[in-house]
Amino acid sequence: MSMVDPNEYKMTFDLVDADGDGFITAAELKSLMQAIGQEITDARAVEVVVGADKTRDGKLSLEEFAEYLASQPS
Ligand SMILES: [Ca+2]
Repeated sequence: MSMVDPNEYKMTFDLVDADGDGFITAAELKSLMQAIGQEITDARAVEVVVGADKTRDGKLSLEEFAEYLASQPS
């Protein structure tokens, strides 16, 4: 069991999930990084998604996104 509460990350998740389909893709992640002035490459965006994607469907659910953010050093 993880200690992460996905609801804590829901607002951020909705912000990144630009098309509102409930999943975050590498393209959506890249757009967000651009929007906050921390541009990343396509390769890096894919790397982040693949690294956090536990179900291996190529996109991040709220739970996967929450665990990824929680694992980042603040
Ligand atoms: Ca989406």
